[in-house]
Amino acid sequence: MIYVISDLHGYYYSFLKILEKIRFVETDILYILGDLIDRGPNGIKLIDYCRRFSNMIILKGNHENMLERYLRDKNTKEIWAQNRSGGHATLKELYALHGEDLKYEQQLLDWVEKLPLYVEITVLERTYFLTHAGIGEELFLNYCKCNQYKRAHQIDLVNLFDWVIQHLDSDKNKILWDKGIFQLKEINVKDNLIIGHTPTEEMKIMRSKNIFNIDCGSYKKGGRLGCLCLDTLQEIYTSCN
Ligand SMILES: [Mn+2]
Repeated sequence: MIYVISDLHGYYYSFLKILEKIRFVETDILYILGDLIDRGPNGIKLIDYCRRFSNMIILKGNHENMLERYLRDKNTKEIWAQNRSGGHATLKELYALHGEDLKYEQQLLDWVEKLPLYVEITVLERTYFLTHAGIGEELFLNYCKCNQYKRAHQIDLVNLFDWVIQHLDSDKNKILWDKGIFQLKEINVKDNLIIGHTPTEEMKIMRSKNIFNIDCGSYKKGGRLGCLCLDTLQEIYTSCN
């Protein structure tokens, strides 16, 4: 079976419960759409755990991008730890678990740098485009303009993301931050799209036409992890607090 989950935010034990509930085995594949760390208590533990599985495919989230920037230049520590992102929980845990182990930090940086920003998969002849967040409206409108698309044009997401990455002047990780166009009701995507990053108000997996938001607000009051099985479209939940 193929599964997707997102925005684990350090909720290691709730994640283990999900694996238990779905009876996750070697022949299954689990896509994790980023933000394993920050806000919750056990993000580094989650990364260390998930990295051991060759059948867990991890995409980069904006929180991994912050960790990456910190590991590359520790002077960014203040920004990461002080903004509302909850990075201090991860920093504390990093040093509690691994001390000043520079070799571990280098391995972690190598790993996080290589995380994909998006992936397209096919399950039972249905195509799904998976990414953490979205694309800003301005970039999207530029894409439409360059290709002479009307706003209602049916968007090929691989094409769109390839174009955006090529046209982002400096940092391709920008796409991890934008709530972006997928919040717009009128957007018309060709295949199925699955995103996280913005907690759904109902704290359950939400679907609007062929767009799924699977961020169930793990770190919020009453928040949960929501896992979607792409073979059956069954939803599996565990609570986080
Ligand atoms: Mn995010």
